[in-house]
Amino acid sequence: MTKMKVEEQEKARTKARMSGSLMLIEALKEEKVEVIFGYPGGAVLPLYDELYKAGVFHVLTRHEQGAIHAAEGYARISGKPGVVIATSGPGATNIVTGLTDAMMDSLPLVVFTGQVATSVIGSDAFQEADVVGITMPITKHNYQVRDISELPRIIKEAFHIATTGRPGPVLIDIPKDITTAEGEFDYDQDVHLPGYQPTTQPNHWQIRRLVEAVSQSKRPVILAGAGVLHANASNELRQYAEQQNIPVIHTLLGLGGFPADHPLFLGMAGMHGTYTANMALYECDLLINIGARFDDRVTGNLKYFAPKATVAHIDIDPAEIGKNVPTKIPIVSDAKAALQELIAQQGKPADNAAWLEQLNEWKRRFPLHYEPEAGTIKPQKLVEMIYELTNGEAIVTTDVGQHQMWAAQYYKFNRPHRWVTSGGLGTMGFGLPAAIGAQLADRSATVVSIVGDGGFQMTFQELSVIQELGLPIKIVIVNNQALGMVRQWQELFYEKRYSHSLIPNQPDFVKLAEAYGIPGLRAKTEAEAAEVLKQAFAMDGPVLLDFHVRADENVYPMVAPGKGLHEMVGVKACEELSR
Ligand SMILES: Cc1ncc(C[n+]2csc(CCOP(=O)(O)OP(=O)(O)O)c2C)c(N)n1
Ligand SMILES: [Mg+2]
Repeated sequence: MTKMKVEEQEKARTKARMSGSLMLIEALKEEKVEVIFGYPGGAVLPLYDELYKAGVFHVLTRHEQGAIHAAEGYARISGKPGVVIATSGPGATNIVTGLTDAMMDSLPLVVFTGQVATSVIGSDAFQEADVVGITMPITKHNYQVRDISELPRIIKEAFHIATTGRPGPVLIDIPKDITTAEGEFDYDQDVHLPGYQPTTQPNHWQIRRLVEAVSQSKRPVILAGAGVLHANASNELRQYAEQQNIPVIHTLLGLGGFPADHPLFLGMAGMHGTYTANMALYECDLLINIGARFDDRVTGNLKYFAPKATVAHIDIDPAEIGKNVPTKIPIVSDAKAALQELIAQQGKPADNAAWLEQLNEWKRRFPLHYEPEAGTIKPQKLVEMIYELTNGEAIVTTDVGQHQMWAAQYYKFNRPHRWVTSGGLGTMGFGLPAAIGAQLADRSATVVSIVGDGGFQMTFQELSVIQELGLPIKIVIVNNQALGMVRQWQELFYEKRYSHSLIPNQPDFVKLAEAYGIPGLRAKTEAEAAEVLKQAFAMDGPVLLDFHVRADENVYPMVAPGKGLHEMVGVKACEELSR
């Protein structure tokens, strides 16, 4: 067939008359969607019928929350939008947490919810919920389709909005009668959104101001967030930091954007950041924020945040600049474009030899530390062992709590797009379903899901999906028989009144895994842990590992609530350590 003919046929296909359900399938093909995460129900029955006929790859999670976290994991690793389908009413309300999570962490999702028929909207019909109203503040944008003729345009816009500018979740609510109505499928149209034109290229004069500020500074530092990862700008970040000899700090979500083993890397900042990173933020005279939003878990008390610094902030979302921290040099831009421009400027580097010497001294004297204890399992040691066995190459997903912080501190990410965690919302139950999406985004990767004994019990039904698809995910339960992070705060700030945070009667997780057809192993000492980890990584399929760790361990350093970053507790100098 000639090229012309192929193009004509393609055009004919994209102009054909068809049902709303089929339009959705065709649009997903146009968008090259590889996998849909979803759960059926009455309002989406016509859509599921077409999915069945079209043979689309759809993952039936066991709860809609699992579907949306899996889509987030997929988006985080692939850089492509995660696609979710849920039915009306309870199906839609079950994805509210995931939408908020994706909104807070800027993950591109396109989410379809079923809705009752247009004729009964507003009548409290069976399984009716005002999904557009509910999700308005937790989506980047949302739609309700009221006429079949709008559907192709809306889907096209949704993919565009989710993936451009600052990424985020977009929801399309589709009444059941729209899925069966017929219309023309015209997908060959330009997106025209006068009110949505993200700025992606930096202003030249602001770049010049930053170059000038660097050349005059003595103590510059870069704080790099997930914006670097969304822009695929890790190489540029490294080039720029090396060209200007500026040390780099990461936020929790930015980890992997800059290699952890690089001499210019100072570690993670914030509530459980390293001594050096937090002190660098306190002492710096120039702070260059690239793609981070000055979250309160990063800044601590704003009164003491970077008090001596001129602040420059590169962000694709202008609303973030100056929101929390007064900013002298605002640069609205994609991180990659801004870094490329900065590199091209070849500005005069800062005169910062004394600063680098000071930082290296802090790094040497105040490393992350814990007291080793072989008769039990130290959670920090557990993460170190996983790091070594996977050569630092694994995709790591987590829940939220102490285990999450230890994973962030002790798994040294040298590569981008390996770290999948719930940052802004702090969603327990995120880790296991996110691992499913991550593994589907990168089939050949080793995926380790490090979860809490508490958080695991919020979404463990997704073990079924892991078993069904044979995904070789290594599930690591850091079992401290507690809601550990809550326990830690109660120990430190509530005089050890452990109100509803201790769970000594956790279920037998090994038996639970076996009930799902997944092998389970348990360890209670460091030697046993080393043994079961070795076994697990030698196995081809999924495996669940239940590690009974030291239950009273705390995450340090810690910046207590209301304190400045320089007021960390739990820091020890290396000469005080027993090893
Ligand atoms: C859905 C949800 N509910 C409650 C919390 C509050 N919270 C934060 S950490 C934490 C404890 C988590 O316990 P576990 O999963 O066992 O992890 P650990 O801290 O013990 O490592 C809780 C309850 C949360 N983050 N998310
Ligand atoms: Mg726990």
